[in-house]
Amino acid sequence: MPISKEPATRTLAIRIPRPLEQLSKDELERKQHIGKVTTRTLRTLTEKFASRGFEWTLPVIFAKSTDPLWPDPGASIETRIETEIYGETVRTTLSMIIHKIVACSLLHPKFFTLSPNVRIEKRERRATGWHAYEFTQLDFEARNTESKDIRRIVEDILRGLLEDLKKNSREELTYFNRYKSLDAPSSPFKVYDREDLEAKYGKQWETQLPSAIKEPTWVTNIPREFYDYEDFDTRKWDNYDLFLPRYGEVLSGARREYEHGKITAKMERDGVKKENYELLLTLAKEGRVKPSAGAGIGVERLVSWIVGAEHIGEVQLFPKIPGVVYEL
Ligand code: ASN
Repeated sequence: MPISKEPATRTLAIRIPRPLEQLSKDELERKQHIGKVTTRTLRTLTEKFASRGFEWTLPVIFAKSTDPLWPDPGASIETRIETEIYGETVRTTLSMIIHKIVACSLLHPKFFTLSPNVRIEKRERRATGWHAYEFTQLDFEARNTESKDIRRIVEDILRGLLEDLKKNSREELTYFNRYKSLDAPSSPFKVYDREDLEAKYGKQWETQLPSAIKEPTWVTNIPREFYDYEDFDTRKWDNYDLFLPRYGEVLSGARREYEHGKITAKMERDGVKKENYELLLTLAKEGRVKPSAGAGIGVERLVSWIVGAEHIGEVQLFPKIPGVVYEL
């Protein structure tokens, strides 16, 4: 998932979710229903990836190398968390992209993980309803796979999830008034090129798009971090985001760069510190980084959309709202 996209539908009057101990009986009941939808969603998603031959791996929290989240058109990070352990500087996971590329090249041709990401978003973002300073990605990667195949996998899995929820979570969806409105979109989903959206909506296309679409919709060719594939001749990026109607971006992914020369050229161009990516660069130089593609689904964003939440913090057991730090 890229850093941040502001859904057009959110207003400044949005209610900031309160912590568990302050919730009324009704609010706790609502949270229990959200818990049931989350369980069903995770159960179905993980089952679907595993049954397609993706290994299920566990996440990491600390590493010397993590996603630079730079450059990204939606970047809004207040602080990057770095700390010292055993005399070494490590960072908390911004996304597991570097680990994904390495693991997919050296070990698992297909795998996924449920990965906690810590992104200390600017505090103004508390009111977008779409940002949390801790969240979970269902992050997956597949070797020798093209973008269109990844998009098809996501479409199949999302359709399957919605069908499953309609069948097995009818009571919850009815409670949230979502049973009728949550329809499995027809596949293939629409695909827009970011340049066309910019021509239509201007630079703010990301805030306009969610209210203009009725079904989950892909956007491709978004300039961002070095690890997404960029064609140096056409200047087109082979990457993709999935946007949800009314809400915003719920997934981002790409075909990856694997050639040492291109990765270093992009790092130099973008001012990304090469010394933070020594292992990746060494493996790339040795030809040990393999072509792959993948994506990460923002789990809380997906659940927010399913239940029709106003603020993403509502679907977190312990809300992690930008600028608001509760005890738990
Ligand atoms: N998970 C994303 C991907 O696979 C990267 C990110 O979250 N920044 O491309």
